[in-house]
Amino acid sequence: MKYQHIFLLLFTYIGFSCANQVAQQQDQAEKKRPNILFIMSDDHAYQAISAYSDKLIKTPNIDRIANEGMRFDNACVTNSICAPSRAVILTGKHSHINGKTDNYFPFDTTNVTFPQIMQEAGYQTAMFGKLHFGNSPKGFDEFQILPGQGHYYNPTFITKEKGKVTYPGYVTDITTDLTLNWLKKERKEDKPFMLMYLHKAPHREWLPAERHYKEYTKKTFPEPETLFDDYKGRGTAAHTAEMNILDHMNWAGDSKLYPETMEALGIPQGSHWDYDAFKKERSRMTEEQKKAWDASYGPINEEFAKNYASMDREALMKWRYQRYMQDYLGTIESVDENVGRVLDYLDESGLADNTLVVYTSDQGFYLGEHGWFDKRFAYNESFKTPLLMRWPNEIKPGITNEEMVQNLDFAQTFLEAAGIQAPSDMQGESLMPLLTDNGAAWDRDAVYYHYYEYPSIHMVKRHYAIITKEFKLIHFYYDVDEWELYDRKNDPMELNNVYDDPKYADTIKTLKEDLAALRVQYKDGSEIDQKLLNKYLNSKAALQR
Ligand code: SGN
Ligand code: CA
Repeated sequence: MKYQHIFLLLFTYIGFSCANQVAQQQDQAEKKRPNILFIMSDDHAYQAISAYSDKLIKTPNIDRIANEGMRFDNACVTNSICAPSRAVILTGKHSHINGKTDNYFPFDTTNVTFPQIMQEAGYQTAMFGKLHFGNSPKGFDEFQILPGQGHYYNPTFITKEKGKVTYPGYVTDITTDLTLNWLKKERKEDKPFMLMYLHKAPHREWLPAERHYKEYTKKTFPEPETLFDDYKGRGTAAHTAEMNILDHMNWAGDSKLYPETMEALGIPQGSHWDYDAFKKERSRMTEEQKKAWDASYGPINEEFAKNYASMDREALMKWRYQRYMQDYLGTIESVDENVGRVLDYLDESGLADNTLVVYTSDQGFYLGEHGWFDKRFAYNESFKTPLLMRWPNEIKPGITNEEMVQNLDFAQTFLEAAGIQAPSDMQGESLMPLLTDNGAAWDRDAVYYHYYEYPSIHMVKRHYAIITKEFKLIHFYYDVDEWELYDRKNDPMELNNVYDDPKYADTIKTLKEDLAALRVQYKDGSEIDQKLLNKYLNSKAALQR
């Protein structure tokens, strides 16, 4: 008798939920499936988007996405480095599950990615720009991608059908031309599209287009408060990282001193690839491009050579910071212009209304905070990433959201937006409830972070972390065993590791339990994975670059 009741209840429940599902599917079918335009730049710090802060640059076109949609103020990545972040985005799985833990080894293409699923479900798919996987993407009807990091001037692209093609011009303009050309000529009227428009800029070595370096090399930018950080109050990892603007940047490749200027002044190369980094980019320029370049960068070299003898470390740091910002921000000016071109086309073509536009970066970046460039750390500037989304009729214009969302969530978000069931082994959460109802409940109050690429360029030690809105607990491991705790509310610049302060003992205990639970939830088992370790030890590449 008891069992009969239970069965009856169960059948009634199943009946209801099936009816619900059918109703939902019908709803979805009646709504036109949305297009998805995923715009991602490489190393674009949120500090360099005026929707977040206008101290450094105005980005009116990127800001349109925020003004007409939603700005996420607590978006972050799971592993702050290029190819691993892209693998997380495409698979909806943490690095240790999708296997792409570092930049060096190719992406495992047996992973199922959300574009493959969307393509199978009838979406037309395309990708243009930087992927950085060491192989071609699956699930795309069309792609033209940069080999590896790609080049700024006269870049070569790997195409789906025609092998390698080199285009004259500037990479950000060309990536946009390819994208617009596809939208105008290849897009099928009878299918929704999922288009990935992926900029190389503002990645190192930060080469702006001529029209922008002319202007930006004359600008002066405000310095961050922590430009002269001495890393006191933090552990070994911050002291040993090699990403200080004064001590670890390349003088030719990054600061754009000519090798001849350096030789005349007796300045040694910043790294063994310093001259090569400079020559590699310069060798791609036409004679005309070189002449234009020299007209702007020549006088900078002359001025520097005149003053060098009288410059102390502080003056050199200040000079290098300005040089860095002039070039980095110069490349962003062209990203902004080009994003504007694409948004304008969506408007003109009538596509804007039914297109979910996303603007993000593969991670954050240091713009002189803590004296650094680059990323990798679970500290704020690299852990957080810009995230803006516009979707007329679904997302209210001009709203902001503070929930802790991650690049891990994109795959499930796009699948749900398209009315497609996400595979159950994806590890993120769909952002759809937040997009369509900004006050919706979001039950994630802690995120998990794990960075692996060490020993390697910039020498940021391996670490994993749990991050809540209040605290950040980090464990650096592998060749150290150090914990750091930051009180995010009281120390937003993360200058004081309070791990040893007895006041935080209870907090640490709770966070460690929560961290252990997250590691189980995400199936991240081992601190020192022997296979991974051997991979590094056997890899010259890892140590050379
Ligand atoms: C290159 C850069 C590094 C950068 C990595 C990874 N050096 O090696 O500064 O951290 O790429 O960047 S460079 O002198 O060759 O430019 S990532 O965006 O691909 O992860
Ligand atoms: Ca990157």
